[in-house]
Amino acid sequence: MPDLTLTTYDWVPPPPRGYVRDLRVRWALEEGALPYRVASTPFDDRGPAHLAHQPFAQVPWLTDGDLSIFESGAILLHLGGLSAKLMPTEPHGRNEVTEWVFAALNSVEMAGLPWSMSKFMGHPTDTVAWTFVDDFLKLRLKRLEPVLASREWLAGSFSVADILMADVLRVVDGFEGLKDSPACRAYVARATSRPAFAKAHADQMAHFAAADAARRA
Ligand SMILES: N[C@@H](CCC(=O)N[C@@H](CS)C(=O)NCC(=O)O)C(=O)O
Repeated sequence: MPDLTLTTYDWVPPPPRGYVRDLRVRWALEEGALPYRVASTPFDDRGPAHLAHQPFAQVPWLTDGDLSIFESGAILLHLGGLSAKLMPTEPHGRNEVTEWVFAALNSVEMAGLPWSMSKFMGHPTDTVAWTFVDDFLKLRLKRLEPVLASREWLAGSFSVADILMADVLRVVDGFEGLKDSPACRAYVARATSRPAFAKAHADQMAHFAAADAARRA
């Protein structure tokens, strides 16, 4: 029986709420119907106890008994091993999910994150640097678009790969980055209309709202 505790920050400022990466883990835990607890680590004071679990002083991390796992992709692969609702048990299916997990993080998020950060920071768009970042993302979306137009989910049935890909793409979508990629946009809408996403999102928002209340008290 797994003994799962997800750790996230005790508080974050409003802009990233709804996008903090513990949401990916919450979403997977809800999809897999896996029982779990949520713990907090200080946002303002990231000391040795935090670094012992996450060497970049980030969140999330997950413990399963005496096992501690950081990196959202590694966490979701671990959860995939605990529930066939998150990853098939047969080798071909597992392999396909694993490929798409890495593709979401290492091919799409790698392009989407600098693009979204630049948008968020309001960086000028008449620069060589912006053109590079924008072209890089567009190239990835151009290749992903026909894939997502041809199937409902990345690897057969819904899996942890979809949680990661949809979570990566919805950040881009939030800055109108999918306006020329209708299949990618429809995929994000399809994935985020799942009840487990709604629960994960609401729980993260409630977690940080409770932290606001505690800070005011
Ligand atoms: N590659 C890591 C990235 C983790 C990450 O960027 N976490 C953010 C929250 S979504 C964070 O802790 N940011 C604070 C910081 O980097 O100082 C993962 O996927 O788990």
